[in-house]
Amino acid sequence: MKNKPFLIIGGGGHAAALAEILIKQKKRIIGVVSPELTAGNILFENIELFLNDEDILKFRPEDILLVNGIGSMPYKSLREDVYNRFKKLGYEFATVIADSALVSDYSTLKCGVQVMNNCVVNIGSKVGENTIINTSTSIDHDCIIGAHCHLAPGTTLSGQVVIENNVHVATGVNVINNITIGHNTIIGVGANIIKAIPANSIVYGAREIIKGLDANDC
Ligand code: JB2
Repeated sequence: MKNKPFLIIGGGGHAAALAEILIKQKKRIIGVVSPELTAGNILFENIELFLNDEDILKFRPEDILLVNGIGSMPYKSLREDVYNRFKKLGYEFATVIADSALVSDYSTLKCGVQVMNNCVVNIGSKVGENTIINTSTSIDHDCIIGAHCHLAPGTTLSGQVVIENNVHVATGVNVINNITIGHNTIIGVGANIIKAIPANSIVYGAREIIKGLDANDC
């Protein structure tokens, strides 16, 4: 079926941000699935609310596209769990790209990737399934981003950065070029990453300590 309608899972801020992007693109949203609406009520007021994830099963996989509106924060697996459950049942997750984003024709976005407002995905970059490229994030050329990652607002990746699966990059992180960040890692807010980060790390702040400076100079 051409132009399948969208069913949004989740009723919080991330779902609302996605809904506004889709509404601006004149996409048809046939429902929102959430035990409660915690944001975006004004957008959802004329859209049917389904309270249980089981309600998704009322729709045939071939008739709809799912939008994973469950956001992503460290130590929370709900977004990935929902994605895997319904993918296994044959449902397809939409790839959402805001009109204000600049996505190179020579980049690749897997199913369920969400490129929010004002982002750049430059030539040669690849983004894995169910990953969120959040507002004003810049991914420069030839980066490889894994599945189920969240690049929070204002992340900047220089060229040829590799980010493995399930990595949370918090708001305002900068990563210089040619760096690899291993899977299941959390990079804390505002960090400047100038060295490779092994898998399963938690990184706060700058990675490099400036030698020779007295603590009082900082
Ligand atoms: O099992 C569930 C379920 N559990 C909670 N199934 C479904 N379909 N929905 C569920 N929810 C709903 O997800 C809650 O009722 C709520 O409406 C929503 C989660 O909203 P919350 O505001 O907690 O977070 P978010 O997921 O929209 O956004 C997080 O991630 C974003 C990327 C936030 O922390 C944001 O700050 C962040 N920008």
